[in-house]
Amino acid sequence: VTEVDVESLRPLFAGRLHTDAADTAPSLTDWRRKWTGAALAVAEPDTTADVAAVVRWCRDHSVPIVPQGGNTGLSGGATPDSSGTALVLSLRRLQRVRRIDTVGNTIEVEAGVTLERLQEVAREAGRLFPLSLAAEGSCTIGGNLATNAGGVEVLRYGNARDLCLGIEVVTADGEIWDGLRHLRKDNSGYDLRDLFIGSEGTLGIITAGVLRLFPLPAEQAAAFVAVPSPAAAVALLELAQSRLDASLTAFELMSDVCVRLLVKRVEAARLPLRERSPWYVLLEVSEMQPGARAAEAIERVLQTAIEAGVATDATISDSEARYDAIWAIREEVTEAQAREGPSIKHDISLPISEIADFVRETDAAVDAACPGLQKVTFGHLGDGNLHYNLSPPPVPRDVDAFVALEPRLNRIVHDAVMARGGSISAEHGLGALRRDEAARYKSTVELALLRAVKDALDPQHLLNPSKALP
Ligand code: FAD
Ligand code: 2HG
Ligand code: ZN
Repeated sequence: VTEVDVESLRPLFAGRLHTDAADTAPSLTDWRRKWTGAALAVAEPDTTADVAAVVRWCRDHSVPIVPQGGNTGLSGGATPDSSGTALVLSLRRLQRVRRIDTVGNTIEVEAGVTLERLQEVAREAGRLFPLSLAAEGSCTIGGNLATNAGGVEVLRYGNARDLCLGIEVVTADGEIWDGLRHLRKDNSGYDLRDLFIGSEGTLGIITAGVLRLFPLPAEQAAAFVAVPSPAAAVALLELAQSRLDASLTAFELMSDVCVRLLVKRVEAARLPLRERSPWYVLLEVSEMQPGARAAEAIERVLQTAIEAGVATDATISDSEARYDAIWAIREEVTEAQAREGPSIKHDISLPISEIADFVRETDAAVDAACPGLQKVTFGHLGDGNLHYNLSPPPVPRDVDAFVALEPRLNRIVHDAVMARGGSISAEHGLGALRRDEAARYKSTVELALLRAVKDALDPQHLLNPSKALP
C-alpha cells in the first residue's frame, strides 16, 4: 500500500481541507456517538465542480470517500471506518439556493442547504416545503435525498423521494450528471434519479436537487390524544382518515414510556393532559381554505372517537404557542432517549393493520427474553412506521450488559417484522447499522441485482464502502 499524500489534494479545489484532529473530530463521530472512525482528512469543497475535482483525486489515488451532510443520520452511514484511509467529503459548503419557480412550484438548491433553511426560503416565497423532521435545523437536503428521509408529514406529502423532481450528481469517476429536471413527467429511460435517492452515498455524490413546493396551509391545528392501546390508535387513524382525508397531515403514536423519559430528561417537557395514559396520538390537520376551522374538524372526529372508546382524553391547540408545545413533545423523544444513555433502535415499517398485534407480541417476546427494558416505542403510525426503540432498565444500570443484548433483540424484533411483511429500515437507511441485517433478509436475486448496480456505477467501490450494500 502506497502512502497517500493528502496535501496534493489541497491545490486542486476551492474550499477547505481539514487535517487537524480538532477540526476533523466532529465529522468522525455520529450524532448518537455509537460509531467513531478515522480519516485521512475532511474536505469541504465550495461548488459542484470542486466536488468533482475531489472525487477525481480520490479515484486516482484509490481513496475511499465517505459523503457527509449534517451528520445527523441514525444508521452510521456518514462515519468513516477506523482504518483512517478514507476521505470524508462534506457537502455543507454547497449552500446556494439556485432558483425558485412559484408557477411550476419547484425550488433548486445545493446539497448543503439545511432542511430548515429550505423550508424558510419556501415560506418566504409563500410556499410550503413539507419535509419535516426533528433534525431539520442541522440535516441537509443532500443527506435527506441520500437517505430518502421521511419524518412527520409523509402521510400527506410523501418522503424525500416523492418530493424530488431532479438531482445533480458527481459520479464515482468525477463526472457531473446534470439531472436537474423540473418535470412532473419524464419517462425517458431508466430512472437514474430514483437510483441515487436513498443510495446513502454508495452510488454517487448528490450536489443539488429540484424539490416540489406546495401551497401554504391557511390554518393548522394539532391534538394530543390519550388512547388505551395501539389497536385503539389504529382505529382512531381509520376514523380520522375517513373524515379528514387529505387535511389529515400527521398521525403520530407514542407510548407512555416516551413521556416518562421526556419528563425526566427534558426540562420544559410537560404532558398536556390531566392524566397519564398507556399510549398517545398526536394528530395534525391542515386546512387549505381560509376560514376553514382546523380545530373544529379535529373536535368532531375526537368526539366520535371518545364515544367509541378509542380515545379517552384530548387537548387541541387553540394558538400557535399550543400547537408548537404539542409538537415539541413529539420532537424531543429522540433527544430524551439519547440522554437516557445507549439505545437499541429499530426503525421498522409494517402494514398498518399488523401494527397492534406486532407491538403486543413483540413486547411479550422482548419481556420474556430481556425483562425490564424500557420500550421507547413511537413513530409515524399513519405511515406504518414505528421506532421500536429500547433503553436500559431505569435501575439497576448495567449499560454494557444492555448493549450486549443488541444482536438478540434485533433477531426478535426483525424476525417478527419480516414475518408480518414489513421492512427493517423504514426511513433511516441501512448505513453501517443495518447492512448485515439486510443481507440476512434479502433474497439472493435481490442481492445480486444490488451488487450489479454498485459494480456498474462504482467499479472501484470507493463510494462509502461497507455501507448500506450487504
Ligand atoms: P448525514 O447524516 O450527513 O448522512 C446520511 C447518509 O447520507 C450517509 O450515508 C452519507 O454518506 C449520505 N450523504 C449525506 N449527504 C450526501 C450527499 N450530498 N450525497 C450523497 N450521500 C450523502 N430521519 C428520518 O427519515 N425521519 C425522521 O423523522 C428523522 N428524525 C430525526 C431526528 C433526530 C433528532 C435525528 C438526530 C435524526 C433524525 N433522522 C430522521 C435521521 C436524519 O436526520 C436523516 O437521515 C437525514 O436525512 C440525514 O441528513 P444529513 O444531512 O444529516 O445526512
Ligand atoms: C423520529 O421519528 C426520528 O423522531 C427519530 O425518525 C427516531 O429516535 C428515533 O429512533
Ligand atoms: Zn421517524
